[in-house]
Amino acid sequence: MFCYQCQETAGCKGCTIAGVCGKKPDVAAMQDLLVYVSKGISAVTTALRNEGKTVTAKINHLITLNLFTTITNANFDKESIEARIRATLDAKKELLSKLSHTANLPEAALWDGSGNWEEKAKTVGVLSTENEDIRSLRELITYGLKGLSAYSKHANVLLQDDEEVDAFLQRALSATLDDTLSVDDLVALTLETGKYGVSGMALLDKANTTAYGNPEITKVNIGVGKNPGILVSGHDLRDLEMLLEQTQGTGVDVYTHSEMLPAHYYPAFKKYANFVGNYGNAWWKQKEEFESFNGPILMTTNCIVPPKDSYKDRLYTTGAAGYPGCKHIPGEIGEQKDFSVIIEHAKKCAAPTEIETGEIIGGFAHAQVFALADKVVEAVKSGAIKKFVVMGGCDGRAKSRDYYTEFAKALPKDAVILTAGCAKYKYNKLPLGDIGGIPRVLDAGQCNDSYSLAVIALKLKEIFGLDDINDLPIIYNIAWYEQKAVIVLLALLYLGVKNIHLGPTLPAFLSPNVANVLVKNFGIAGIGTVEDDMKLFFGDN
Ligand code: FS2
Ligand code: SF4
Repeated sequence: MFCYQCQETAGCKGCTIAGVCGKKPDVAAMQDLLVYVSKGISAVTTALRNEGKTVTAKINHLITLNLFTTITNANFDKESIEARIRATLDAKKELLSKLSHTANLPEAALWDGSGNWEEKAKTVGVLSTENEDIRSLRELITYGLKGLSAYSKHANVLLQDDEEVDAFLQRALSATLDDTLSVDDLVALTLETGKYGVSGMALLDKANTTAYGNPEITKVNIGVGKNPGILVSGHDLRDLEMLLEQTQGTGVDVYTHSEMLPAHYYPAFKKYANFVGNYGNAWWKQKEEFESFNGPILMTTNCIVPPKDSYKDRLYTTGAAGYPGCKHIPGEIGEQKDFSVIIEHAKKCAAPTEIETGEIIGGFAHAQVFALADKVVEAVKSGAIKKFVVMGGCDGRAKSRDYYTEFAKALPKDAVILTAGCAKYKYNKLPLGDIGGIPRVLDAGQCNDSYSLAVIALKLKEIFGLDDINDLPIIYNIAWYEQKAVIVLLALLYLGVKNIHLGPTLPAFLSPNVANVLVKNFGIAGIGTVEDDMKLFFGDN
């Protein structure tokens, strides 16, 4: 196997024996093959569109779910990945019959699934592209598209689609098979991926706020109640909504974990009295926290850590998520999922063990921040707020990520952190206080709500009458882990944001030349020590 798509890749180079995430070589091989057939069907859909023919939303959804399935920590279940390969090959066969001619299609578009899949997988993985710069750009684009797929899927389950985003996603995916494209072509396609990243996040923002209202300032309980509970993790708000509806009157409470925390900020979820609070921290703490939760856990997306036997029977998956031996709750877009088995399971479990008490505050997505705009602008004008520090992104296991806790602690008291994604758990429980009533950690929501941070930056640019987004007093110090962070990064680059610091390490999939392009054109940099970075960002004062 060879995989280097996430920040925790072995030795900052690539996982070759088994994934640091727990992915085994046989699963890695089927994920490679799933990406390959997704590229193949995308070449066919792109050719169909070029002939003026339509591609159904069902096919768009098949492709996005395929890519989502291969995101880090989403799906470890070989059988379900193989089933997706088969379904894709079947759909592709039908689409091929609608094309006027197939002469210019790449091999991936024509492969019919014959032969040994393990052997086939060996020939189509990351290393099948020999030139390291082309490989680097192809993978950078593919990982961005994986992130975009996840965001599209979340919008799709709320019955919002953007055919332009899907058409681009498939065109870009098929372009990664095109040997005639140069490094410059692929750099341009990388930026275009960022453009559609913005569209995808805007679509999801519209889907979430239309369905559930605009996030608002909310205090979220981090303690526990006395009833048995179900813990919901991942990012899918529609799944959470269905579970909340089905748990009414059952005596079972619902808690969020990790990236599901921001669900509490939406007005629509506040009506559920059994939606008690958030339990625990970021995804990588789940081994301890799922144990002590005592009740069943529903993983709606990544990030799954291979479960311990002690709670494996309490772990359920749905959507793109999967783990062998854990029950998967089925349900297509627009269908009602049946969570009764989880609810019945919860009734037999003890209430969660309390691991902390108190509250955390969040809900600072764009509408809420705009409502506070006068206060924020006044604080900037008076000098009470001197800098905003965007610290969004992902959390992870690496000890080096303690940097972000220490960085947050060391910030000057007139700096405000803007965050989104699970990176927040590195500092959202620190007593960082507020500036004239504005908390020093403003949490917009999930990683996709980084879109909100960009919208807020653009609004501030307008209010202050600036020509360039980079003239704002905003520092970008982003933590990344998986591929959704890649699309967020590309979206920020597309919006013209420069000098983003990315850590705790730069992606292994950036070849030295591609990294140079990003450094030269966008001022991308890594992180240093907290002390050095404080000097870099704030000078000696
Ligand atoms: Fe955190 Fe994991 Fe949100 Fe990432 S919970 S690293 O999926 O997308 O962020
Ligand atoms: Fe390794 Fe990350 Fe790939 Fe898992 S997803 S195999 S940890 S690079």
